[in-house]
Amino acid sequence: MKTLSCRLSKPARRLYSTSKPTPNAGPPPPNPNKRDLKDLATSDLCYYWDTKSPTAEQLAFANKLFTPSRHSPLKLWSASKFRTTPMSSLEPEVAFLGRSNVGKSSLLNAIMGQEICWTSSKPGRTREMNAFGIGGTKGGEHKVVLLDMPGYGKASRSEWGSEIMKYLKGRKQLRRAFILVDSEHGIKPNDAYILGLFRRYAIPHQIVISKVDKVLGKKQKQVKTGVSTIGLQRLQEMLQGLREAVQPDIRVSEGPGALGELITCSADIKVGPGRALGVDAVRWAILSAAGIDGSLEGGTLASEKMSAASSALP
Ligand SMILES: Nc1nc2c(ncn2[C@@H]2O[C@H](COP(=O)(O)OP(=O)(O)OP(=O)(O)O)[C@@H](O)[C@H]2O)c(=O)[nH]1
Ligand SMILES: [Mg+2]
Repeated sequence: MKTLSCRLSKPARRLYSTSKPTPNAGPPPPNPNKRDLKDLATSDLCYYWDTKSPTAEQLAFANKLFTPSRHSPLKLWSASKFRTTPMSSLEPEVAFLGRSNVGKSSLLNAIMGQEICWTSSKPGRTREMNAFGIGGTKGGEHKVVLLDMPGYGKASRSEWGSEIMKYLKGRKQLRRAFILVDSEHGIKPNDAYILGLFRRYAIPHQIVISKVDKVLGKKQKQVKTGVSTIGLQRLQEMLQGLREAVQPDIRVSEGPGALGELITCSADIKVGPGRALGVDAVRWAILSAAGIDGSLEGGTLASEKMSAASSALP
């Protein structure tokens, strides 16, 4: 008997296919070992032992104050010698220091929300002290001045030490020096030397760990999509291991150690519009150093008032 053969067209074959239909897969299930960047808390990225982790209101207050406007940030001055720095300004200042290429200028751009400092993949890009005013209004003075310093170490200027130490020791407005340490390299001998000078001259200082993406994941591209719990654990272990170097035993140290908090950040990893990883905690640390902490205004924290006002908006 002749069998009837019938060739089905492609769409029909698909329609009558006897193979099991694939269930509607939908989005892949969330990886329980990976955390979204926007869900990371300050305490995941930082280590506070002498101070308290900032609250959400305090971070919002700091982010608001650093939001760029017509009068902020503003480049105020550049100087290569301490004696040429303007002496008349009274605003509180904070300075950013560290080895060449550690990411000082990139971090300052992230803090100020504007590409105002020159950056480069080659060490030695910043050649002068550059000052920027934050929180200024028309005709009004700035609330705080940030200083981007030339790096020390590779490709730095030979006179780095003497000129910058003159500034650090003699500048009355200086509230705190932030020393950046690359997460991948840790504290190098020249960092340890500088930290020793800060203690000897009792210059208030704090360590900030830069380029934290290098510890959180193998590739920056991966970190941009989230952070593994192993990466976060590795970071916390690293921070706890640094505590001794940050605050050496008072019996062997010549003077007061750094502030008991370690902040980590990555200027290259964006967590939202105008926000890079960990930068809100650095902004808050700057304001705390400058004494702008949303202090009591008629019994209410200015930062709380601001957040109450913003939540009341439609
Ligand atoms: N992976 C990584 N690279 C970064 C990060 N921030 C900055 N960099 C890179 O580090 C290099 C140096 O950055 P700069 O900001 O110019 O460093 P600097 O400390 O100001 O350097 P000097 O002015 O030479 O002392 C650049 O290639 C940046 O792109 C970061 O968060 N992660
Ligand atoms: Mg620089």
